[in-house]
Amino acid sequence: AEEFGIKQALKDLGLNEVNNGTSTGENWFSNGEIIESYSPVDGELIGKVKSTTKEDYEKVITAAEKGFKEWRTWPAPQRGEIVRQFNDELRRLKEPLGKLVSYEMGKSYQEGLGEVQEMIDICDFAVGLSRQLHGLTMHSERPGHRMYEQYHPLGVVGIISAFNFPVAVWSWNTALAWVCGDACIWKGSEKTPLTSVACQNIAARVFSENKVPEGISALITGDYKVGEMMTKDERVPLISATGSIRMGKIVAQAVAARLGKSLLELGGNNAIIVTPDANIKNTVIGAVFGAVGTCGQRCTSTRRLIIHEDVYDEVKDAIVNAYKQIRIGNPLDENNHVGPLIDKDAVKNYQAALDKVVEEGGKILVEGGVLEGEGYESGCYVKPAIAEAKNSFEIVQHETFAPVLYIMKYSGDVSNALELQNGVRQGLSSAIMTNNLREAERFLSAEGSDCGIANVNIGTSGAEIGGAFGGEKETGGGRESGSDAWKVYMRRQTNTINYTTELPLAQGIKFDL
Ligand code: UN1
Repeated sequence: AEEFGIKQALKDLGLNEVNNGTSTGENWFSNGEIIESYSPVDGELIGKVKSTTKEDYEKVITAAEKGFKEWRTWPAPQRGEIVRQFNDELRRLKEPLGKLVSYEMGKSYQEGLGEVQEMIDICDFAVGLSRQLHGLTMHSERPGHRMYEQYHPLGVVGIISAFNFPVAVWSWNTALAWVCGDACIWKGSEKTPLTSVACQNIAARVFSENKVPEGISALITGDYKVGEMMTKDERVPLISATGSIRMGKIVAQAVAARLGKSLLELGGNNAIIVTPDANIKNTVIGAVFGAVGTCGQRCTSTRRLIIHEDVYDEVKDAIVNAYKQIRIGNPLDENNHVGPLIDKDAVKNYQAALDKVVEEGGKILVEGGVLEGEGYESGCYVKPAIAEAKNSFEIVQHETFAPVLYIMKYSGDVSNALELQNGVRQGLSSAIMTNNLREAERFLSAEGSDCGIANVNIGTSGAEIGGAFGGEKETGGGRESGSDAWKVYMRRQTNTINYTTELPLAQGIKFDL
């Protein structure tokens, strides 16, 4: 780790050997168990973080509720100015934060930097948005009446994020929620607790310098039990949760039981359709980056390739060949494409998927396996694998968070490919590689892809922040990040104003006293 400057990065980010994992801002405290964070890169202990107890949580929610009452009165552009300053700090600390993301989570340094870049981009977006929280005006059916709608701050927003994007997903939510006037309580993944503390350090510093009320950015740390404190808490009107479908179902039910709002961004089972006149070179780059990038641990990772029979062998051979060029190793070393999986449990899931696909009748085209020996001591490095499989296989229907790519053939019209692509329970991201206008438009039509993201001539992963991010079906239906995703962080109010001396009723109802 040392040759890559990890110690310095930890120092730049204000991290200690033992860190508090609970904060309401400047105020740091935790009385829970210690979580040790080991790097999947080299298996070394990076640092420790104290988790949040029920009593700690009470302090956090109390501060958040109180802070919100003041924060909601700040003009939105002034809130935007705070996000602008926070973003200046992100720009300054991009390298150490990107490095810590890479070291604690295991994605390549390039991707770690990319993740911080997503934070920077969403903050820029949020600053502009702080002057554009627009509502509509409507024409009243009654004379002398005016009708319009406005968006008000919602309250305390609970953010639950996953290990795979340990910083970006928080920022997609929090940057928008802050300009919308909300207080945010963040539970990051217990697998990446140090990156969470690093982010909260930055927010806490900028916020206190600007006299932002305590509690507007708060951090809680721990496993699902800590998350549950928020999901069951009626003081938290919105829960935004990113993670597995299993987790999402539990969160959705807990929040629904108290009629709260939830924004869910759950698993994907993303496919690329490769048509007869696809550009093969671009298809290979898009598919391989999609399948092995972040070691297959993006919710947008490419899981399935649906290839037309006319180009099946050509594309298959090109992809199999490309896999031979993939360098697996320390993700901080920029010569490597692929780092480790997050932990040994993830390695087990990966192995189980490979066993299962063979058991169900699949054919391995690129052999997987766990890497051993020098540089692979953490036990988390695996070989990206490819299997020929049927869409109907149970394992193919299931999202395995690992670099396992399933390829399958279609014949005839693109509608046959669409049937396969839509024939899964998840609906996050999708792509088609084609130069044929009819196929592309068909794919984008109402009869086309059923996913929240549908791309033409690019892969399934690597979405920009400007669009709404999320998906349908078991992906959960939520939308984060760009477009009008901000609306979920506010409450909409419809206002009708009568400026006459009469009181006419809507729908022409007569009611004389
Ligand atoms: C995720 O995996 O949870 O589109 C988010 C992408 C990234 C975000 C992925 N911008 O691949």
